[in-house]
Amino acid sequence: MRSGVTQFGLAYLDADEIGTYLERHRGHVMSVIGFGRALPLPATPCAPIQVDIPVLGGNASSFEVWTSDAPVTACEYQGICGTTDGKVLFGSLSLPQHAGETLETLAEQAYMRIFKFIDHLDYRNLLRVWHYFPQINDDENGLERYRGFNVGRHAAFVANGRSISEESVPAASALGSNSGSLVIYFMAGKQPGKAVENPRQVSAYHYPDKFGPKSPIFVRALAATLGGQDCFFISGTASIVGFETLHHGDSEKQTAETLLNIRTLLQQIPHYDAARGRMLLKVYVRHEHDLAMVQAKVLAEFGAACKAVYLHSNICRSDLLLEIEGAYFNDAQ
Ligand code: 3EB
Repeated sequence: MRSGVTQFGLAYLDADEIGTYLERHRGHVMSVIGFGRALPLPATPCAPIQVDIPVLGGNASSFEVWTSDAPVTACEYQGICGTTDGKVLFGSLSLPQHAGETLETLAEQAYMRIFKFIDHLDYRNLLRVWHYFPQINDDENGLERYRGFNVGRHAAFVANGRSISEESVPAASALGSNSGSLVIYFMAGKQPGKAVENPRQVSAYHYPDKFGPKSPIFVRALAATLGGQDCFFISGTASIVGFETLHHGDSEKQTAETLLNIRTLLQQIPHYDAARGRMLLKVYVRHEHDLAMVQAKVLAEFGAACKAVYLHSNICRSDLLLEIEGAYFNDAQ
C-alpha cells in the first residue's frame, strides 16, 4: 500500500481499530457499516449504518469501512444520505416495516428512492448493492419474504427504465438480519462496470419461477476501475450450480462448492494476482457450529493475507448453509 495515502477501497476493522482508522482517514471516509454490537464512533459524513447480525469468531463488533483516495463530500436526497468523491456515489437507507406493509412494497419503495437518488446525482449505474432484513425465510402473505423482496425490486427496476440485463444489473448480497429495518447500502458510478457471470451458474435474473414470481436481480461479479484501483466485487456466492442448491444439509460440501464458484469468477479477471492484490471476504454462516470448518477451508483457499469476517445469519434460500461475498483490489495496471 502506498504509505500515508488513502486508497480507494475497503477495510474490515475490529472495535479496537475503528476509531483510529476513521481519524486517520478523515475527509476520505465514504461509508461505515457496523455488524454486531454497536459502538460510539468518531463523526463521519453519513451516520454509520448498523446491521443486527452477530459477528462470529470472538469479536462482538466488526466494521466495514469504504474510503476514497479523493476528498469525500456528503449529499442528501430522497431521505438517502450519500457521499461522493467525484467518481463513486455511496448511499444508504433504512426503512422500517410498519404494520400492514409487506416487504415487497418496502423493497419497491426503497429501490424507487435509490434510482431517484442516483439519477438526480448523475451516478446512474448501480455497481454494488447490499441488502439486509429480518425473517428472510419467513412466510408473508403466502410468499417467502425474500421472494417478495425480489418482486418489489423487480418492479422498481422496470419502473425506472432499467433493463434486466448485464448493462444495468449490479453485484449484490441479500442476507437475513436478526431485527430492524430493511437496510440497503450501495455504490453507483458514472460509468457502468463490467458484469462477470459464472459459467457454472445460470444468471440469477434468469432463474426459473420455482424460486419465486420474479427473479433476483444481480450479476455474479462486477469489475470496475475506481480511484486507480482495479476492483472486483463478488456477489453473495453459495452452493448453487445451474440454478439448483447442491449438497442439501452438507455444510462441508456446500463450502467446497461455494469456493469453487468464487474461484471460477476470479479466473475470469485478467488482473487477478493472489500475491499482489488484496482480497476481503464476508462469510455468512447459518449455523455457528460450522464456523471452524468454514474458516479452515477459506484459509486453505485464500491464505492468511485475506481478511475474512464471519457473520451469523440466515441465507436467502432456506437450504443454503453459507454464502460468501468478496472484494478484490489491485493497483490498476
Ligand atoms: C444465489 O446465488 C444466492 O437477491 O440480491 C446472492 C447474492 C443471492 C445476491 C440478491 C441473492 C442476492 O441465488 C442468493
